[in-house]
Parts: sequence; C-alpha cells; structure tokens
Amino acid sequence: MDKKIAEMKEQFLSALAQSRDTQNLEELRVAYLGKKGFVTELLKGMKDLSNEEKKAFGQKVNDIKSEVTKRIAERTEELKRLELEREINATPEFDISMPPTLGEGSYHPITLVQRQCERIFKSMGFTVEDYSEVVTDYECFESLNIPKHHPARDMQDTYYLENGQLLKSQTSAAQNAIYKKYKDALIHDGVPIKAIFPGRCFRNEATDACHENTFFQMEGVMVDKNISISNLIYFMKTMLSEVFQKDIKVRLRPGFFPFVEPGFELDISCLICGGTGCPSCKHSGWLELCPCGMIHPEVLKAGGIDPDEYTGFAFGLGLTRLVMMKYGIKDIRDLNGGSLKALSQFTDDE
Ligand code: FA5
Repeated sequence: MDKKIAEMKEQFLSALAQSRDTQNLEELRVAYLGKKGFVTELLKGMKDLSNEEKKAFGQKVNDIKSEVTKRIAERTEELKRLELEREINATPEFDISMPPTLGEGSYHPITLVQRQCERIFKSMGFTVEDYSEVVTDYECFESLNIPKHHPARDMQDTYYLENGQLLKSQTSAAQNAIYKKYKDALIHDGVPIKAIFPGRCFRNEATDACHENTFFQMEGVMVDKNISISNLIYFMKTMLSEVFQKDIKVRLRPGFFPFVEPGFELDISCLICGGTGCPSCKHSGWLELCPCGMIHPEVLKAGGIDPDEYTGFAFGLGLTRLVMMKYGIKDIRDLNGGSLKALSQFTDDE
C-alpha cells in the first residue's frame, strides 16, 4: 500500500508541474479527489486490513488528500500570477513622445464661463465655494422654507436616492451650510457674507432647446446689515456686462420662490434672435436667466442669523443658459452632447 501511495504522489506531482491552466487543475482535482478518483480507490483497499493497519493507512490517505488540496491551491495562485504577467508583458508600451491623435484638449465652454464668473465675483470680494452634488432634503428644501408637501417642490422634479438623499436640484441647497460656515465672522467680526457657489443640478425634465436634465447653476448670496435690492441689481448688472463685454437688455419681474421675499425673475433679451423670438427663448424674445430676491427671514434664521439685524440677497444664475447666450449656442443639449469638434472651438477670452 505504501508503494501505491508513493507512486500516486509521484504521478500527481508530475501532472501538477505540467498543468497550464485552471481547467487542467480542475481535471487533476477530480482525478485524485473526486468520487471515482485515486484516493477513493485507495480507500476501497482498506477493507482487507487489520484494525491496527487501518488506522495507520487512514492517516496516510488523509495526509495525501491534504497535500493534493494544498498543492492544487498553490499552483492555482501561481498560474494566476503567470497569467497576469503574460497580460502585462503583452500590453504595448506607451510612447509618451507620440503626437496626440485627437489634438490638444480644451476646456468645456461651461468651465470657461464658470471660471470667468468666478474671476468677476472674486474681484468684488466674493468667496467661491464648492458643494456636494448629493444633498439632504433639509439642505435642498426644508432649510429653504420649503417644508415637506409644499407645492413649490413640484416645480423641481427631483431625483431621490434610496437612502432618502437626493441629487441637488438647485444650488440653493448650499445656502444653509454657507450661512452656518460664515455666521460667526459676520456676527462677531462684522465680516459680510459674500459667496458664490457654482454647481451641477439635476432635474427629471422633458428636454428641449433650453431645458436639460443636467445643467449648471451658480448661486450667490450676500448678507450684512442694510443690504437691499439695489445691491442685488448692482452686482447682477456688473456681472452681466463683464461676461458679455457689452450692455445687455435685462428685465426684472416678480417671481415666487419660498426662500426669498420679495422674489424676482431676471430675464435677458435673447441674444440668439435679438429679442424677436426663437426656439431657444421659447419664442418670447426673453430668456429666464437668473431668479433672485431678498433672503427670506426664515432662511436666515435656519442659518443661525438674526433677520431683525441682518438682511441679504440671493440669486441662482442659470449658468448653462448664460453659456448658450454668450457663445450663441442654439440648443442646450449640444453642451452635454460630448462632440469634441463642437466643444473644442471655444476659448478663454481673458
Ligand atoms: C431655482 O433653481 C432657484 N434656486 C433660484 C434662486 C436662487 C431663486 C436664489 C431665488 C434666490 P429655477 O428653477 O427657476 O430657480 O432655476 C434657476 C435657473 O436655472 C433658471 O432661470 C434657468 O436659467 C436655469 N434652469 C432651470 N432649469 C433648467 C433646466 N432644466 N435646464 C437648464 N437650465 C435650467
């Protein structure tokens, strides 16, 4: 029996050394450890042995079983490693001196205009804030004076996540965090809150020439003592004339947002059709660009700021629409289309 076991072990080790892939290894496992394998055959011979011999033989069979299992596992790891090395060696080397086939990369037009707006507002003393795209219901609605079941929620068909959070439907979602971040400096040191926060927004929209389901806004807030609508109008006009480098016809009309009082819609005369009406402005001659207003007292309170002492304005610029107007892009969907040919023609004009 010992001779038989030794022979079997020798055969197994030689077959193992010749195995080239996991399929070979599985065949070996079945041949040695399977129901009809060599080990099972060995066990069949036990019946002719004495009790004493059975014990010793059983131990040897168990040892060989463990060894076969262990060696197959080791060889599997080794073959995996060799396979990976083969793959790595087969990958062609990357030639960093090769000229690019797609030409030089360029900034997306939205990035260009966003950076331009950031420069303009920074030069007027605003900080630029970054904020998450996944936010809580409190940030996006409740802290903005929009409690659960408020009809104003219907104006934004929002994408909710299974965990109750949501994809930011408006950059206003960052307002509460900004107030909390800067309120101490405002209250104790008299430093006005002046911040802009650009960001990507998501809404379940039926898309058309001026509506996308993924678009950019740029929110701005200013809070201090005695802030009024005149301050709001000044900053809006300065920003627009800097972006367009010319005077732009704007109109301010009443608008309702639960987080501002009074609230306005700031429209600009459509630069695609010159105000005569086209699909980009829904044939009205005006493009809704930047809702704004004086921050509602409840919103200031939620941010830890006393509305009896401080006032402020907020605006929510439609950054993607501003890009359309600036570059004469007729259809908003072209901006998310990913055509490098279309998108690479814009350059920074500063
Ligand atoms: C808001 O999102 C408010 N948070 C704005 C605001 C901020 C008001 C602060 C008052 C104070 P509205 O849903 O209208 O408002 O969107 C603001 C701007 O984002 C619009 O004027 C428009 O320019 C742009 N916008 C809205 N929906 C889309 C869309 N589906 N595609 C492209 N741009 C959009």
